[in-house]
Amino acid sequence: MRLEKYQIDEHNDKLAQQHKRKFEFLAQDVQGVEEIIQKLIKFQIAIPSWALGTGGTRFGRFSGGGEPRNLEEKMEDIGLLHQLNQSSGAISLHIPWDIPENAASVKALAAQYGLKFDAVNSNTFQDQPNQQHSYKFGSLQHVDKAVRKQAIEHNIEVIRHGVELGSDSLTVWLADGSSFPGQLNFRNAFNNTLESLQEIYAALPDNWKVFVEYKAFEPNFYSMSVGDWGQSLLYANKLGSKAYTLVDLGHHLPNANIEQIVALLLNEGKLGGFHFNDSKYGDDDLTTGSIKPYQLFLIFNELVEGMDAKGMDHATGLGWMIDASHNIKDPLEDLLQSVEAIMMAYTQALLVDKKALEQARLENDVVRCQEILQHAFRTDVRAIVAEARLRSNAALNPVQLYRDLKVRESLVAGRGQKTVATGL
Ligand code: LRH
Ligand code: MN
Ligand code: MN
Repeated sequence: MRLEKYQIDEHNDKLAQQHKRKFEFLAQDVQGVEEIIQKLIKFQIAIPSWALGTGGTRFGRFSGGGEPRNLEEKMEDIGLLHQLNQSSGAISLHIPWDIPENAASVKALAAQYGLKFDAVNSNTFQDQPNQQHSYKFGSLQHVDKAVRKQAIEHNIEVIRHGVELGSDSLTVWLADGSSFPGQLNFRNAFNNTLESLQEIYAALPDNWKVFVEYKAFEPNFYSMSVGDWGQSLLYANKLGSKAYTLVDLGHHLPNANIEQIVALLLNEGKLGGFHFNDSKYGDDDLTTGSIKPYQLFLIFNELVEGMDAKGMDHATGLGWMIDASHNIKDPLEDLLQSVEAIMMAYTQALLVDKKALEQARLENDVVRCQEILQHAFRTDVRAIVAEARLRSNAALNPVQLYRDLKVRESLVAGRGQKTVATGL
């Protein structure tokens, strides 16, 4: 399914007057609003192929119907999102959940939808049918070299798929770890993991990056072999200049100061990218910005400040990905909400008066520091984000248009009620 240009235009025409009033009112008070809009237009967030179906739970999966049945349909769904917001111009594949058998035709289809291939993800946390060795006791860390070798080869295979599709990064997330004290020799697990990562690293093309994603717990609950940003950074530093740390917002122990982690990784030149989501308890994979929007803003505040200090391009300097999946929402509506929340946090961060903040810090004026940050955070920037969409021929209100056009109903009609997309 594709939207027709007139459908977006009609929707925008209906909302035009109201939008104009809100935007002009806001623009009066925002310095450099044009520059902000240009930055928003450039900023693209990759959609994970595994977020297009209902999932994210070990318990029941309640499909809303019309889920994509293959990679082509997943691209179709992301193509729809991109038409609605023009900010979702990339797809992140998870292999073997996605198997791009005919790379040339997959690439051609992606181009039709205006999609690029973001990081490719390997999967050594599940056993696949016909796999020789099991990952029950880990993959890259495994005590048995044959298991490690199998996991290394899988990662190299994923790189090969990525190269064919025009991706330029690999994300490695490991479930490796232990669930009981005594189960693992921590040092051996670390050294095995490092050695395995080094073999994968050696297979990276020159222009590629590898992102080492950390996670504090789950599925292992006593130790994780890439359990936090410190361990990830150790691996990344030992691997070399193409290796970076990836921050998934749901992968920390409760109350971790993620914005500080982000600031320091950026300072070290070792921040690779993000998996955006939100959480109340653990790796909840909830809609980005749905629980802690202030935290998301504070993270973007560090990103904008740190990237500007290093002269990095906001849109291309890091990998921007969503990693969320849903059990009760329509996954496409959910993704529209996540993208919107990210764009809002980015806009608010661009509004922060950095000079005044630095001055207030020098004067130890703590109250003023808070005022400056919260002034930006409490600004309702939705009309600026909507204006950026309008100028890119996207919808002023993507969720509303999605509903008005009964997109889900059409997908159900075309694909059936009982379809299940691959993923968690
Ligand atoms: C692990 C994780 C990792 C996986 C994805 C499916 O919790 O965040 O990024 O690849 O979920
Ligand atoms: Mn993740
Ligand atoms: Mn996760």
